[in-house]
Parts: sequence; structure tokens; C-alpha cells
Amino acid sequence: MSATVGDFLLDRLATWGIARIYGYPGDGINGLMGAFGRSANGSASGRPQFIQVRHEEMAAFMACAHAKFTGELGVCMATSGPGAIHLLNGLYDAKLDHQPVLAIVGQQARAGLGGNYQQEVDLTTLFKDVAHEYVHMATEPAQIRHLVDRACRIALSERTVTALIVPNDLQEADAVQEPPHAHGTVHSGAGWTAPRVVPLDADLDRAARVLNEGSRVAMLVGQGALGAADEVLAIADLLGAGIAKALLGKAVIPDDLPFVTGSIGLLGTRPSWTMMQDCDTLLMVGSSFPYSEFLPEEGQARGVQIDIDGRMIGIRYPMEVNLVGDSAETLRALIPRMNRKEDRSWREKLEAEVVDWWTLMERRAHLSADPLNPQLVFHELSQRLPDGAIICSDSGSSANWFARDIKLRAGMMASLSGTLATMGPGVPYAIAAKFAHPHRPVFALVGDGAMQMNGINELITIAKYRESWPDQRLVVLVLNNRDLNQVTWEQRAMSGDPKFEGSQDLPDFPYAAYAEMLGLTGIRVDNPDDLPDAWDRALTAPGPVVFEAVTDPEVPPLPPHITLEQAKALSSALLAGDPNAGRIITQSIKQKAQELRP
Ligand SMILES: Cc1ncc(C[n+]2csc(CCOP(=O)(O)OP(=O)(O)O)c2C)c(N)n1
Ligand SMILES: [Mg+2]
Repeated sequence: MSATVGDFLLDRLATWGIARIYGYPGDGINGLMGAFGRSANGSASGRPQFIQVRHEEMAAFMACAHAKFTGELGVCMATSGPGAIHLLNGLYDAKLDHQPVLAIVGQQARAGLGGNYQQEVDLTTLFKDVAHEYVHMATEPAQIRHLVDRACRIALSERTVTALIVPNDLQEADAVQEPPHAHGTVHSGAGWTAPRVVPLDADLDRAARVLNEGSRVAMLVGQGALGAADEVLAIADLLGAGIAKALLGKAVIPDDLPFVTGSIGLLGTRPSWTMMQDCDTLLMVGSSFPYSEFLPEEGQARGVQIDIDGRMIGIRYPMEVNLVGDSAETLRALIPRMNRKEDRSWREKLEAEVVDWWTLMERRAHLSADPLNPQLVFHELSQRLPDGAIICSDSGSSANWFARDIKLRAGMMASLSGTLATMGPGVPYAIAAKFAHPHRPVFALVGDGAMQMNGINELITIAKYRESWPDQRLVVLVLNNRDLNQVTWEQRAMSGDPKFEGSQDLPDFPYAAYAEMLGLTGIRVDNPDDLPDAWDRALTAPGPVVFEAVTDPEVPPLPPHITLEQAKALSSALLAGDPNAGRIITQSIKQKAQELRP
């Protein structure tokens, strides 16, 4: 029997299979903390375990990453007022990337609400946008059962964020597990299973006709195709298609297949760019990749899109056939309708471009820089990635090198903040990955700006929990370039402004030495000759590692093609007195020149 509302709330979450809640305490949720305490923090009762982070935003990132790496509901918890407010950015990350996450927050006591009380914030209104599918405040013990049931079920079925607000005095009230059988009460049950969603036969036939009539088919897969690798590969084979991957879909299929053109977009590859320029048919599966200039021009290609969410269909390219359905199921239904394309010349052309691209990547990685070329850091890591690795990239230049230089193999997982593109998720995502898959090696690829924003603090969380992971392999790669580099390049290439050192330069920080102070392994590399050995050491270290790579901020994260406008903007930035003009020109020319080599 659950004694209090707090006890019952945790028990009900356990009924939903919730094993872990990321959060931070406060007097707004002491009635919930007491319930964790009464169950010896989960271990005694099957209740969830409370994982204490350094900042509530990190708890929300971790809940999001839990959802991304397990497919389950992620849960985070924070106190009223400031704690609840801190959650927001991480919750938006989950909402925008369509992850099921439940936020549970405290509130002032019911009797004081509306009294301009200390820490009283109108939380229903605050969460109304991020948790627009379901946000409710409990005012009665008898509500808890259906509020939990609905918040969990709606988050899962809509793949979105929901929020529950529980006043602190209510948490300590006597639980009502079963509302009275009376008018005005709600009697809910737990549980949700994913439905089978397949389009109608007539629509599948129409899609098959478009795909069969095309001769140069380009595929673009996103995170919605995770779990549909066999079907994606089977249809690509029948269609003689190449496959480009949106960032969140990087792990859908391995990068070592000859017809995989890799990432697309500003962080993408040249083969993906040319495939989209030259295709006559586009098959998009589970992606909402936003940048239209990287997709075919309107009218150039006929399009078929598959997405489980009818709202995400037909918004990036005017598709001829829009199929609302599960990726694997829908592709499976399409496969018997396909005629195998006998002319393989399109696929062969793409494969040749992919070979050239990887050669170019290798050459660019080995160009000298001052002191380290970040591409070499990623290149050397890529070759050494252990089987089953989980990779979490941050936003920043690391996302470029993650997208282009990391060759994922079958069985690996990877993610980042794809749609919100927020700084800061790298380290907390990695921590959640480690809790969800403690036997797998996990990597966070993070800039020094993101480390200074929150990653450094979350190293303390790693130090706190490392002993609970049976396999402690967790590497945080920090690109120490003393610069907010991605934005510095955007200032130059998009706005035509020289680097503004006042906003862009970062103070140096001893990341590896700090890791050592925390009892982690710290490795600092500032000489390219040391990289292979340093990576070997990092990958065989007995516990978590901070791998500090001192990298050159003047190595340009070049887009797959430079438009005339970007070239003009960059040259005007340099002419306007960019403080690093000379070295930028040298590095850019070196990078570009590799494309001209035979
Ligand atoms: C919360 C947040 N603030 C600002 C930005 C804008 N932004 C995107 S990347 C970036 C620079 C990141 O710098 P760093 O982490 O050092 O990585 P680098 O690009 O230098 O490798 C900034 C400021 C953002 N995406 N998110
Ligand atoms: Mg940086």
C-alpha cells in the first residue's frame, strides 16, 4: 500500500516501467524525495531510482537521451519555481526531436497559490508550450492515478513532452489509489503499446508507381527510420538508390556501405549534395530535415515521403505521394511492389563519388594545423570506435566532424540535439546513455564552449556515479580551441563579418587536469604524432576519460559546396580585418586544394 501521494506517484511510475528519474531536489518536491528515501532510492521496492544531476536542464537532457537511446519514456523531476524553469531548454530539446519525456515538478502549497508566494510561478502557463499536449496541476490525491497514466500515455503515443505539477503539501497527503466509484471520478489504467501503422494499399500502389518510374532515385533517411535498417537497405537495393542521412538518422545504416552518401546539409557531404542535385526521384523516410537548398529544386524530382506523424508530411518538398505509416512496416509493404532497376549506372556513379569523398576526408584530416587538426582527432577516433559504441555529439564544430568524419558501423547508436541544436547536451546525453546501457562504451564529442556552459559541472555527476556502472568506458572528447568556433565561422561565411573576439574568444581551461582532480583519467594532446597512442590509452582506460584535444580554430568546417554568396561573405570578412585572416586563408586553401588532387 502506498502511504502518501508521493509514495503512490512513484509506485504508479513503476507500474509504467520507469526505472530511473533524473532530477534535482528542492522543498517543492520534498514529499517526493521522502518517497524515494522510503524505498531506499528504488532498490528496495521496484520504485524508480533518483539520479542527482548538477542542474535541472541536464536532467531534462538526460531524460531526452534516455528516450532516444531506449525508445522508452524518459522522466525528469525538479522543484517548483527556479527548478522548473531550469528544465525548459532540455524539455524543448526533447519536444523538437519528438522524444517522449515526462517532467514532474513541485509547486507551492495549495493554500498559498495565487498569493504571490515565494517561488510561486504560474507553472501551467510556463509549460503550456513545451508540454502543450498535456500539462496539469494536481489538487486532489484522487487525481494522481489518472494524471500519471495520461501523462505517460500521451508522451508515448504523441512522442512528445508532458508535464505534471504537484503542490508540495499534496505530495504528503494520504494517497488515494482508487477513486470512489462515484459521479465525477476518473478510473484509468496503465500501459501503452505502439500500434502497427501502415498506409492503405491504394496509396502504396501510387508510391510504388512513382518509385518504379524513376531512374535516379535518392533516399533520405532520418531518425524515424531507426529500426528499419533491413527494409531501408532492401528497398535501396531494388531502386539502385543512394542513401543520405539526416543528422538524427546517422545510425540508421552504417557509414561503411558503398552507396551511403552520408550526412546532408551544411554539415553534410559532397556525394549527398550532388545526389540531391541530380536525382529524378526522392524517397524520404522518417525525416524532417529542414534545409530546402540541399533537397532537389521543386519540379526536379518526383517525391514519396513516409512518416508516422501526419503533421510532418509534405512540409519540406512537395511530395507526390505522402504515406503516413511506420517506416519498417511501410517499406516492407512497398518492397513486393518494386521492380528491381536493372540499369545500375546511377548507383555506380554515386558509389564512385563516395569513394572519392572518403579519400578527400582522409587527406583533409592529415593536413597540418596548429596544433591539432580537429578532423584528425575524429578520424583517429573513428578507426578505433569499439563495437556497440554510443556517440553523443554537442552542437558546435564537433557536430560537423561527427557528421562527416565518424564512420558508424552496424550496432552503434548516435544522437545529438538535432532540431533545437542547443549547446550542452553532449555530456548529459552520454551519462544517460551509460545508465541505459552500462555495458556499452559511450563517447561525448563536445566543444570547449559547451564544456564551460555545463559539461565541466556534469563531469562531477560522472565521478559520482561511475562506480555504479559495471563497465566504466566513457570518454568525453573536448575540442579545446578557445573559440565558439561554429558561430565564428557563421559570422564570417554567412554574415560577412570578421570574427568578433569580444563574443567569440573563450578563456582556456585545464579540462584534462580538472578531470584528474575528480579522479577521472585526463589526457591532453597538443601534438598530432601523439594522437594514435593517446586514443589507444583513452580506449583502454579502466574508467571515464576526459580527452582534451588542443585544436586549431582556423580549420574551416567547410560546407559540402561553397556558394558564391558564402565565398563573397568570407572574403569581405577577411578584408574587413578578421584577426586571423592570414591563417584562415592558408587553411581554407589547403582544405579546398585536396579536392583538386587526382
Ligand atoms: C544554448 C545555445 N547557445 C548558443 C548557441 C549558438 N551556438 C551554436 S554552436 C556555438 C559555438 C559552440 O562553441 P564550442 O562549444 O566551443 O564548440 P566549437 O564550435 O568551438 O567547436 C554557439 C555559440 C546554441 N546553439 N545554443
Ligand atoms: Mg570551441
